[in-house]
Amino acid sequence: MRNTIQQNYSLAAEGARASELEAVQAAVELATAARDLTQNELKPGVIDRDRDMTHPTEQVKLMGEMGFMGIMTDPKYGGTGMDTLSYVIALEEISKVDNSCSVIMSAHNSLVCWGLEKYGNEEIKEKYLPQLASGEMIGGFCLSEPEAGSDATSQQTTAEDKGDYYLVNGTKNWITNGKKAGAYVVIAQTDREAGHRGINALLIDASTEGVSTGIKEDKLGIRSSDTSSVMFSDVKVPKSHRLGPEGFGFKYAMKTLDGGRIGIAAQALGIAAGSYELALAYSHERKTFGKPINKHQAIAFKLADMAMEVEAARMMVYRAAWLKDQGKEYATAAAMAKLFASEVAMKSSIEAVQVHGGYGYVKEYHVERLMRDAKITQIYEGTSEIQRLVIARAVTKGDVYLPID
Ligand code: COS
Repeated sequence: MRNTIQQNYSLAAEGARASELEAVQAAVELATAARDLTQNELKPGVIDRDRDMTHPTEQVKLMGEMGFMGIMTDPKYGGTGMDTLSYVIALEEISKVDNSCSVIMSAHNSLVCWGLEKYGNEEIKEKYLPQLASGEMIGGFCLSEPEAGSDATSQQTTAEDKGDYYLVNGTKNWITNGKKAGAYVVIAQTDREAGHRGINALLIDASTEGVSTGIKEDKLGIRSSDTSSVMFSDVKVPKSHRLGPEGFGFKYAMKTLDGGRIGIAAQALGIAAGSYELALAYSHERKTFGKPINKHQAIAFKLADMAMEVEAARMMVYRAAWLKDQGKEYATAAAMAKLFASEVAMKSSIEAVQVHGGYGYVKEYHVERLMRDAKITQIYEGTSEIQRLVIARAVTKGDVYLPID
């Protein structure tokens, strides 16, 4: 499967030589492959895993075999070599059903693999990327701290410069893949005087002495994904594990989060679209007052709004991904896509529960899980308030936001 997708996609990606039809066919094939995986392998057991907080280890393995755990990584490092648009297409399908799997895939690809490939040196890329891209090793991104979430520059974790290594001490919170990761990208302060320009991003192997993790958090949604604290106590990190130049760590975080927000926007889109699809299907089956409920305007109008909003969110997510693929500025588009798609995810999943009535309130019908999963898309990788701040700054700075450029 991985080879077929890769082959077709490469054909489509050849730009001038590939017809538009081939590009569309490749995208459809990718979406179909992701949908088959989701429906056949992720959906069975998703309710139990969510209830029991069981990590989807086997499912992540399959995602690795499909090439999804290194979907944007260069094939020379064992990746699938697809673009951001392909990434969001796959994420949308997975997120229609299993948002624990999609957050594992998103944080791993956006915040670890992408940044490591872009800013790491050859030695660590060759050592870690093949393991990460195959899904054999999972990556974790450690930025948030007990006292540093939205205010990401106030890092308390320190990376003291000891000549040929950094000595890392501190605690990170809310880390996706916290207990399962084999490698972390850790943001830590080296030179406090230098403020955000004194922060470094370091790749730390989870097996290094002094690295430990807290309990798996008992969450409202995305329950089977692994979220925990990660602690660093006198951890020695070789200088060669720094990503980017000295003092680049805060920018590493911002740049990877710009792409990460596209991933979470795609997840939110998947939740919205999955909720809509379930509500639509149910509205055909369920009869009240002698006819299917979608023949009642009260329900039909809900479906109309859901369809319209999902479509609008999809356009914004695709556009942010396309801008990134074109090498254009995408931070504002990513913030807009995440903000909008997460609001649509929340609204659409709540409406899906409403359309299902009492059935929507029980686990068997899947929509209550999507509603619980939706909430986190308004919080992680930058809250909705932070997205508004990013957009407002861009707008008021006079960065004219042209839809087509
Ligand atoms: N890409 C590259 N560089 C960026 C950037 C971006 N998207 N955003 C900011 N920067 C740079 C700025 O250019 C500035 O660098 P210089 O001083 O060298 O010019 C530096 O980073 C600091 O930027 P700024 O002054 O805007 O920082 P603020 O403290 O005002 O904070 C916000 C900026 C609030 C946008 C940032 O802290 C943020 O995104 N917070 C949310 C973090 C987050 O998503 N947390 C969730 C954890 S991950 S689950």
